[in-house]
Amino acid sequence: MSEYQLFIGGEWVDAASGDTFETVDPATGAAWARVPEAGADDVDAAVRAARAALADPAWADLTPGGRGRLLHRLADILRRDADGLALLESTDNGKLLRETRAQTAAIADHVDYFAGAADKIEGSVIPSGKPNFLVYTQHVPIGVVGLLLPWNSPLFLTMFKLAPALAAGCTVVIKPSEATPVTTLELGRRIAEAGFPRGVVNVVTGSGPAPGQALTAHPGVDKISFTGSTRTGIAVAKSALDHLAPTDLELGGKSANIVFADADLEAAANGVVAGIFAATGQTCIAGSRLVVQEGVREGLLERLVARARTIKLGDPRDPETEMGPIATEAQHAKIAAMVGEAVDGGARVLVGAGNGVTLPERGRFAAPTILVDVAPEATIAQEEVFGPVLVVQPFGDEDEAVAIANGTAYGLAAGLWTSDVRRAHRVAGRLRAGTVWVNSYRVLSYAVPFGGFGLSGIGRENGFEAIKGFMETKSIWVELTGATRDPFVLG
Ligand code: TXE
Repeated sequence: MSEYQLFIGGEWVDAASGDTFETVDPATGAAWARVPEAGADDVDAAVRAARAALADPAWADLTPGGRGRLLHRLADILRRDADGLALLESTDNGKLLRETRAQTAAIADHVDYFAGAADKIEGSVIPSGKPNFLVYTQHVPIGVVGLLLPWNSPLFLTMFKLAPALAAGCTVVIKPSEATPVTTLELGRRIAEAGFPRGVVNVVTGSGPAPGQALTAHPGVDKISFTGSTRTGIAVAKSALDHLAPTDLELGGKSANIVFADADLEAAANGVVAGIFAATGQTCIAGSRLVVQEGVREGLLERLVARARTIKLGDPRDPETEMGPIATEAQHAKIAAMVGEAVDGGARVLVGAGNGVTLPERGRFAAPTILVDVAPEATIAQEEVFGPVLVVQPFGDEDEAVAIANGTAYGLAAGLWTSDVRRAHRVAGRLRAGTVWVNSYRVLSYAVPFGGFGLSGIGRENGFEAIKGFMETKSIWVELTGATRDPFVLG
């Protein structure tokens, strides 16, 4: 059993209470690491450490280029350790090792990108319309940022926030998910090795919502960046609003994969599988609704059912495995309950558990599941399952496809499959989604803005502009003539 401590102010410490909890390998059900149970006092210590680091000349006086050099060093360390971190991540959340390997390699590139961006944030000189004034803007770090993360891609999603926040000159307190605390603590070790000053990055862990609640409510936190469920995201934003800390939210989705009759069906089938069965459907961008044109519906479903039946479920560390386990017990139960409710409501299981798919005997697994005859207003067609469950929604013409695709409260992503270039751009423009993939699905880059419409969130991560999300803009007015003016009139 591995043992971990909290990372606060550059020190490794136990929780003030001395309490710990165990984290479980979802592929075996066995506890494999013990981590501290942080309370409000530990969170307070972490926020104080981050505030102190903000004023510490070792960080505050570092040039943007200096911050970039530290980040490049971190990127090199992450690249060196990518395979080991991937194994830990797969052990904690059950994600395929081949995907966590790709993700840990990608985070090093992510850090390099923002390292390079750190010294390229420029203010501007503004023609204010007021005579005798030189006016310019500066972008300065917003301060202490609280990062709250989920369990599905812990390190990858942390880096969406951490790399731009550090490039901006902020300091942070990270609270990973209770289901996957290990790799974020391992990240703390690498932050120290890279030479970041004490307290610039702090990591607190806990087994329930308490440390996250303490972090969002803490008046010493200037901004919150959250990835997780819509319901918790709203609670987090409300709590942060009590002390006017702005909140970025990357939340759930109910994304549509739209297949037109003129699409390359082989490619579309592969994209639909990538959308809903990759990561066992435990991804915010899951293409959980197949919106398919009548005429190719039967042909596409035949391909999908055949592929779903042959998906290899098993240990995420086995290179042959295509779908690993469900990360948490609660998530496992939620998937079963939502499928059960859909079937009770009249949905038909085209493929699923006991219907073409046999589950491994050990570990928490869910079958690749395809549901037809689902009413558009049914919960399973409207709400995120966060599991390998695809709902089929047929359509006649383009307007109907767009209406169905846009017919939920979410708006994170969408895929559209067509060989007509005019249709591709026309429909992409009409979809209410933060990301639209044409003839592809589930591709992300550090350089491309990512985030959602509606209940999928507030704000955009990634891309150069993400740094400014962690900065305040100051406007500086310089009077140039020494003239006095009427003190009782706004200038
Ligand atoms: O997420 P939560 P959970 C969805 C998915 C899943 C559901 C629940 O549908 O079934 O969320 O998963 C911390 N104040 N997604 O319970 O509750 C918590 O400790 C402050 C979609 O794991 O959103 C964790 O660190 N923090 C998603 C983080 O918030 C609180 C990925 C997320 O927890 C808190 C994961 C509180 N009151 C799940 N309560 C995506 N968009 O990718 C909890 N936390």
